[in-house]
Amino acid sequence: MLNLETLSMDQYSFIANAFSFGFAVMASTTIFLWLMRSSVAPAYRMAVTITGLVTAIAAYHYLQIMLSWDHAASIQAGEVVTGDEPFNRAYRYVDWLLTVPLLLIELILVMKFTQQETINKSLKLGGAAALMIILGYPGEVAETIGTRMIFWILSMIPFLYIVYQLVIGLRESIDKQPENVKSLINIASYLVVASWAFYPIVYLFPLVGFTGGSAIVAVETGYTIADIVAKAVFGLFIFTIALRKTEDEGKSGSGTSANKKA
Ligand code: RET
Repeated sequence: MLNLETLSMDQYSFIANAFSFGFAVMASTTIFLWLMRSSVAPAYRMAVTITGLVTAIAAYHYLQIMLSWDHAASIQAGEVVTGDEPFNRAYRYVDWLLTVPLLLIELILVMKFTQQETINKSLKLGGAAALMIILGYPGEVAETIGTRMIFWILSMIPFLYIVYQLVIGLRESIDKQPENVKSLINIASYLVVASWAFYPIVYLFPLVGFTGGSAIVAVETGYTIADIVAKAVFGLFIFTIALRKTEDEGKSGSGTSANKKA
């Protein structure tokens, strides 16, 4: 359905630049997070490490996506000519399969539940996230609009479950967080919902008026922007929460109360 031969030369280059930008953002965010890891309290280092792992996995996949894009088509005498290999859309999905459960675990870790609660919530939300990605893939590579639509609907079921859990299910624990980080954690969970909501919308672009080359531009740059917000911007947010909590616990001395004066 998304045929690379329909791309103009500018559209082909624009997408190549978007992938390259994605790689730069993911790689540099990884370096920043891992270098800054020791500036947060030991309790939050796991969350910061995982955040860097998410952007590292993404950087690797953006590199593969760039290579695949190069092999799938090239510019010859001002025209886009397709190559021997198809553009591999599976790299994105494998990336999501690894990073989406990690992102959810990261959010759960920063909330500091009991060990049992952390495991339970990670399994439930991580499992739903994996199901959502697996159900989306057949539609992404489908030849017909009907198939794309069916898998969109199926994938939306676990997606809506995750949104419900983030907005309602985690509410109680968010309310129990110390005052100075409560609003940050609140924003973090809404940032997850808002940035994730972008993906099913991008998926629908070829069904709602984008055709030929512009459908490919809309989907590929749409996912790239969404990835940057969901992984890099979100990761830096998690890092900020960890830093705030570290400073706060340092002030209160005990590490448990946020409201004690230093
Ligand atoms: C798909 C298929 C269509 C329906 C839905 C989808 C949702 C994808 C999401 C992906 C999130 C990816 C993230 C990556 C960052 O690491 C698979 C496009 C609901 C929500 C956050």
